[in-house]
Amino acid sequence: MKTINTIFALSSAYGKAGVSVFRISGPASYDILNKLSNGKKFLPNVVKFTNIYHPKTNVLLDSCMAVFFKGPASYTGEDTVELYTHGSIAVIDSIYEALSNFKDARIAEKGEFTKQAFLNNKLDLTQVEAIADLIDAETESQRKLALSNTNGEASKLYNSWREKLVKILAWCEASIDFSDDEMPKDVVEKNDNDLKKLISEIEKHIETSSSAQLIKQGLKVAIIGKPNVGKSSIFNKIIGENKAIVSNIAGTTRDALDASLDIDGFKVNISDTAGLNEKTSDKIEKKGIKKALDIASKADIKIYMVDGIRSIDEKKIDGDTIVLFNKIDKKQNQNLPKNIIPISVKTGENWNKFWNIFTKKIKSKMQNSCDVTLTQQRYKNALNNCIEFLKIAIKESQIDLKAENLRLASDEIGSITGKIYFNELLDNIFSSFCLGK
Ligand SMILES: Nc1nc2c(ncn2[C@@H]2O[C@H](COP(=O)(O)OP(=O)(O)O)[C@@H](O)[C@H]2O)c(=O)[nH]1
Ligand SMILES: [Mg+2]
Repeated sequence: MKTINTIFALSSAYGKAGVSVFRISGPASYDILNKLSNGKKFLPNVVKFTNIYHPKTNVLLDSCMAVFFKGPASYTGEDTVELYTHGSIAVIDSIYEALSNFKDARIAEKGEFTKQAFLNNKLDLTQVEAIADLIDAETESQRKLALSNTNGEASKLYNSWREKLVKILAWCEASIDFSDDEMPKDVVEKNDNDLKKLISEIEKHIETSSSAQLIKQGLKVAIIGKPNVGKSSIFNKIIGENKAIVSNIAGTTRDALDASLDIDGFKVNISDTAGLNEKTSDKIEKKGIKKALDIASKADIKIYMVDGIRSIDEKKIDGDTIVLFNKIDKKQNQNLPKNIIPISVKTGENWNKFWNIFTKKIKSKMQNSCDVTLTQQRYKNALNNCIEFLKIAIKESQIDLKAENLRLASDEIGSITGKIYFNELLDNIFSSFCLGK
């Protein structure tokens, strides 16, 4: 069977919009455009207004702008056509139908345009994954994190490490035929020192991975405290909607409620939890409390709410806890310790003070994270494997075994950028893409 390597897809979202974008990529793309436009000629990189006709019936489908990119000077590295049509469901459907009449073109798989770009060496895998992250980005910090890698920041770093290894490896391989006493001892020593330096550089780099995870997955905030202190009230106020039920009946919030929001450009996942009523004998309430404590233990920041001095449990307060003394609209001036913020969620008194402390804490947790290049768990795994091989290589006195471990170490780094890849890895990466990218 002949493989069809010209692909097409709608690259913008399906639905009503100002403009919809179709992409066609592969050797047949120019001919398809030529046929759709009833024989019009297109110069590379020049956008042209054209009518689009059905290739069989010659019925007018839409008037649109079209551009032809001559490969390799295109996103995919192949000859590529882009059509900017009216953003109408009927137009989109009719163009899909029209394109499906071309025997030498087929509908693209998820991420297949980007896969072509990778296979044509237009992008490496760190850039490919950064593009997927950029498309998924919802906050300013996620955008920044992804963008630096789309521009090749990670590629530069990992390629430089791999080059260092390849140089040492080349020397080892060239020395395999030497006898032990012919080996210049100082070179072996220098190489081993360079490898040790590289290990500590990689170890330092791995430490930054948690920052990237915070940006990508979001910072976890838990609201905890006894029943009825106002936890659900502050949860609703922070997220800006009445998601949690507020009532003066203790034990109203039995299960945890979650919401995600953008605070000053950072993704924050906030949980309202069941009141910590240690005296309860109610089975479901007990379960809720266990869950609340579990959420609190995993949180990056805790908002611990109280409404009475005597009920404060010092054990619940650590460096990541903001303690709020709520309902001050009802109470006389209390002499509170400095680290406890008096507040009224109901009247809004001292809200700004709380908000400033809260957002400062968020920012301090996220600081500098946007410069991080280690954005995927798979890089971390490969780098840890690389370190293991390097450690063996340093210890190894037999030169051929040293070389073998260096090769394995450099292949681990090569797998990050895609210099070394296997199809399963590509399938895994590209299946997370949307259609048309
Ligand atoms: N006077 C006053 N009442 C509040 C304040 N915040 C919450 N409440 C009330 O306290 C009760 C319990 O609130 P809720 O948010 O459900 O507390 P939770 O059990 O900790 O989630 C409700 O009747 C709220 O209206 C406040 O700042 N001042
Ligand atoms: Mg509640």
